[in-house]
Amino acid sequence: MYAVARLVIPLGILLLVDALAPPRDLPDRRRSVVYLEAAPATIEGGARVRASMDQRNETFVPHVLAVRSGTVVDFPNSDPIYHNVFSLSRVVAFDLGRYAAGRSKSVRFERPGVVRVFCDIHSHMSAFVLVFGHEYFALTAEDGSYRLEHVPPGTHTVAVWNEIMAPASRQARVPERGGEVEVNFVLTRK
Ligand SMILES: [Cu+2]
Repeated sequence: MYAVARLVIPLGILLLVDALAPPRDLPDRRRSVVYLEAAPATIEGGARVRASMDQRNETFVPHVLAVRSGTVVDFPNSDPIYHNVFSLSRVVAFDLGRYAAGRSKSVRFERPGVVRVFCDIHSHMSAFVLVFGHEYFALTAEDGSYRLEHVPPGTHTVAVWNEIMAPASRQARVPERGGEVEVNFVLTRK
C-alpha cells in the first residue's frame, strides 16, 4: 500500500531567486521536503543510518538533506581549503572545527526537527538537515515531483517544507485497499 503524489512549484518565482544568487553559491532552493505531519515510528533506527553532506566549491552538497532520526551524517571536505561546519540549532548544536581537504567529520542527528548548518569560515555557506521520527518523507526531484511509499491507509496530513516558500499542508486519504493518491501543492513565497 502506498501513496504517490506530485508537487508543483511556480517556476517563475524560483528562477527569479536563482538569478539573484551569486554564481559560486547556488544552493538548489527548488528542493522541498514532503512529509507526513503525524505518522507512527516505523523500522527501528531507520533503514538509512548514514548520509553525507559534501563541502564542494564552498557549497554544501546537497543543500537540503532529509534523514530519519538516528542517522549519522558525514561532512567530508572536498575543497583544497579549510571549512568549519557548525550549527546553533536547538535540535542539535555542534561545531566540527576546522579540517582540511580529504578529511571528514560526522554528526548523529537524534531529535526530529530542522537543523540549519553553516561554515564558520565562509558566511555564504549554508544548508539544511531535516530530521524525521518516521519514514514518511521525501525530497522532491528537480521537476518538483515526490513519492511517499508504504503510507498506511487512513487520513494523513501531508506537509511541505521549503527554505524560501511558506509551509503548506493538505489532507490525503489512502484507501484501505491501498493504491496511488495524488497530492499537489502550489507554494507561495514566505
Ligand atoms: Cu567553509
